[in-house]
Amino acid sequence: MATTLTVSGLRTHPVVAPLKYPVTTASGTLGEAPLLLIDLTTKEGITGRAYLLAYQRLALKPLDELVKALAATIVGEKLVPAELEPKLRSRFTLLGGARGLAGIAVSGLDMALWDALAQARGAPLVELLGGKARPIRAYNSLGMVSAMNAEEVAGRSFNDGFKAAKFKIGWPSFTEDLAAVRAFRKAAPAGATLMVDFNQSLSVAEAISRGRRLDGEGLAWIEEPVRCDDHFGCAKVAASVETPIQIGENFSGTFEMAESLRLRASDYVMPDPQQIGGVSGWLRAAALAHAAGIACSTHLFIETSAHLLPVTPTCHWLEFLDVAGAVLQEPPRAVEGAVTASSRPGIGLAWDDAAVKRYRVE
Ligand code: SMN
Ligand code: MG
Repeated sequence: MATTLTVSGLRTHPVVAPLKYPVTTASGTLGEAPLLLIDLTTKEGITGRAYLLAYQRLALKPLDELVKALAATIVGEKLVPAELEPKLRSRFTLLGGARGLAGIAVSGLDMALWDALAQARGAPLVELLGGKARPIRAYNSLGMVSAMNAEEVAGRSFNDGFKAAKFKIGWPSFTEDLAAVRAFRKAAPAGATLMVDFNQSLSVAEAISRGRRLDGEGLAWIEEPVRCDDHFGCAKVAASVETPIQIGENFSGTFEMAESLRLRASDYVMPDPQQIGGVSGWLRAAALAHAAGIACSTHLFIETSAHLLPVTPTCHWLEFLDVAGAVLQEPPRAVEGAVTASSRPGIGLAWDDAAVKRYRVE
């Protein structure tokens, strides 16, 4: 009989890690990776690990304080995610729900809880969830592309066997967007799957106009054309444009996702593990996507996503955008354009202590 773990404490490591390339978007640039590394300790000596992306340095300290304060409320508790996650989440009900940094903090602890549980069972997370690790097709996720840099970006984007790539557009004029799409298509390998991401930069009217004029370009999806919380407006875009519309990285929990699906705001979804509610939130999201018959991809969090997609009924694509590799002993890798979950117990995260020391911020 496997022992039930008891939560004993938490250590965090706020770091600002370098990125191989800045993630430039129409709505801002992620030039570095402010990360909160989480070590959730148990009386039995197992440490559950996860990380969170704060996006901005200024958000790192508040996130660190929130995660620490939240973790303190479950010290001494039995490590049962199905009991602890709702308890953590309920702390924010009167605050309007676990959204924003509060929701991200709950997600981070949830991922660490599941990591510890899987380690205690001596199983990779995917197997604890009832699945089996398998190569999940991935697309290389890139920054802004223009007609000027398309050849250079495409030239470095299809190594490691990638057969798919997503790049950002949303330039001041549609002419620039179309030129970027055509230049990247010309420079990409024949038959490559291409997606574009507007990062919420368009009005509904402009998104319909640009989407319709992109319809003939053979794009696999158009991502976040409008503001991430305008599901009604996005539904109008999805109804007006032939190319599939993709959203979800900013679903703050599964209730927002359910509302978005109810409004038919998109053709595909791509929840983000730290926004949707960690592993627990992802399992609920995967069930929603299954019920709605909507293909489900992941956003960031390559290492955890490789465990989650094999147990996602409408599994679609894994996004390959490495934000934590600089502080991991084993950065994520794609082989033949696919990512397979670690075979180590848990998620398989191990910090590179020297790198954590180098990039640590107080
Ligand atoms: C994205 C934007 C900013 C940081 C990371 C990722 C982008 C994506 O929206 O879908 O990759
Ligand atoms: Mg995106």
